[in-house]
Amino acid sequence: MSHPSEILSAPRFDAVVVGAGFTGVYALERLVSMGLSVKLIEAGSGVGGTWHWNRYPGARFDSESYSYGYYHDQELLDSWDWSEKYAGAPEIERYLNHAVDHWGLREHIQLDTKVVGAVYNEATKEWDISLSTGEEVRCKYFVPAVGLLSATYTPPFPNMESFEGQLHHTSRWPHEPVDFTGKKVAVIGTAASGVQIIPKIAEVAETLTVFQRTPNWATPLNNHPLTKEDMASIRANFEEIRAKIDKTWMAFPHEGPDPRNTFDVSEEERLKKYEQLYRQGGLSKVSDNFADMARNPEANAAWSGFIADKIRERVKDPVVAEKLIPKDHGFGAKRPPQETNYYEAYNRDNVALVDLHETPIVTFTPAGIETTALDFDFDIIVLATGFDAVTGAQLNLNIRGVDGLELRDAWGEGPITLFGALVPGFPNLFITGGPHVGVGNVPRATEHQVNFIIAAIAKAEAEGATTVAVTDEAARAFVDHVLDAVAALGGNLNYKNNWYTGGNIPGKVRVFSQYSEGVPEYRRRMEEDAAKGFPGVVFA
Ligand code: N01
Repeated sequence: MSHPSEILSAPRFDAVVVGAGFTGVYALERLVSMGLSVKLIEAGSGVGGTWHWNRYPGARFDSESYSYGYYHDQELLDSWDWSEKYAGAPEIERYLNHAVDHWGLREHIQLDTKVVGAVYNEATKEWDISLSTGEEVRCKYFVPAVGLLSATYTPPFPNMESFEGQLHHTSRWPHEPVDFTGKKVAVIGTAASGVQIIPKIAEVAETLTVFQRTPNWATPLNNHPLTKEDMASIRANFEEIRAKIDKTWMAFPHEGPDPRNTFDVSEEERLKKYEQLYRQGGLSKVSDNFADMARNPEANAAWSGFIADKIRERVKDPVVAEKLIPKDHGFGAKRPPQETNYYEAYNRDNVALVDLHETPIVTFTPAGIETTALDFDFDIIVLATGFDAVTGAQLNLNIRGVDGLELRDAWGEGPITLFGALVPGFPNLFITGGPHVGVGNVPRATEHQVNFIIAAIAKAEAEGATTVAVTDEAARAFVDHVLDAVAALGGNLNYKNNWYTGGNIPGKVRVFSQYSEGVPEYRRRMEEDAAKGFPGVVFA
């Protein structure tokens, strides 16, 4: 950080937002609408967040397109037609750019710039922010919106740098197209990203070798194009769709759980329901399932068994099919990937599956990958190995609060927040889209969180308050509630080895860091808190 005199001469804004994804753009629009001076800093070369970075073939929504946008602006709703029920990344990126232009926000956005440090200045009661360009900016309200799933995770495979072919991570996909035609390709990782890219590569590569450590319960996305008539009907029913979104646990426009338990019905009726769910779109297989699917181990095993049989039907080689069926966790213990022709890819002659439990990777080589069984030669290796999720991106900003307290240390045992927004010891820091946000449809949950933040900032502005600071007690009580809520889910949700808990990153503290009582309850609590004048938050 620079000399104090340089800081005071640095450009000053009422608020600085970090990240031009769905949540950051919404926060920017709300703050600008309040009449504040606002700057948004974005590391990428364009607007789009997740959808800017994860531009790999096959990347698309698993939420219904029309549920994932902004719902507070009728003109914007009326001005955009989605072409598919689950749109692909390029279209989503175009939508976000459209929203930015619609609201005239581009002048507030600085691209190709990273925040490399942010320090709370106790003398000025403002945030001093250092940028990768060498610039410094100051602001009263610091609003990181850097995402749950944006800090890339690359496992430390030995000698990775020695590989002489192309190496790409799904979450840092190049802008120029990667041509897999006639190439020998490897994919490491078989969760949501791997499951999307594998069938796309399989179609064109000479060979595709998939390195799988743990299989997932992938189910069909059941995507389809949306016609003009479909969009007209969606538009005519926006209020009904919004009401469904506002009511369901994960904030999707789904029916919500079947009130019956799995074994309340005959086997014939249960299987009929399972078939129907399997043909439904996206994550409605989770949200519209029998009421006890997630909580009751027998119910979970019945549904998981049904999907295992579907995998056996779809994959011709029974040995490969068995390798693709999860054995260590039930459906829903991890976020279930939504696929299109994923299992069929393994029926192609050019696709092979390597089970890393049987033959682990020993090392990367200049020519490819060596496992305990074989040496493989590749032209291209794709890492679909996920993210240092939930807290990774916030911690990478190097945030320091009162008395130099580093966020990394404050969250050493897991994140401590009120509603994922306010952190004790970090006045005027308003995080959005990080830990403790309601699980499910991210923009829907973060819209409520941003609204809570905006209400707090409006109160501070109205009262002429210099600082907004949550008490330790209020934040700890909220964290206790978050942990009690996930414990109460119980059943066979064994959240081990899962990005929700940090379990996918060796050595990371293991703590469930999402809000699991449902987005409606998450919203209700924040609205109640704001209506009561933010008990537990000191406006000074
Ligand atoms: O990442 P992941 P992801 N050696 O962490 C494997 C969202 N998303 O990018 O399970 C070998 O889930 C790892 O294996 P294992 C969505 O919320 C949404 O796929 O740890 N393999 C796993 O197979 C999703 O949940 C969409 O044994 C290693 C994979 O890499 C979240 O992002 C699309 C390894 C990582 O899976 C994350 O998904 C894409 C190692 N050392 C993503 N380390 C939509 O559809 C890790 N792996 C909207």
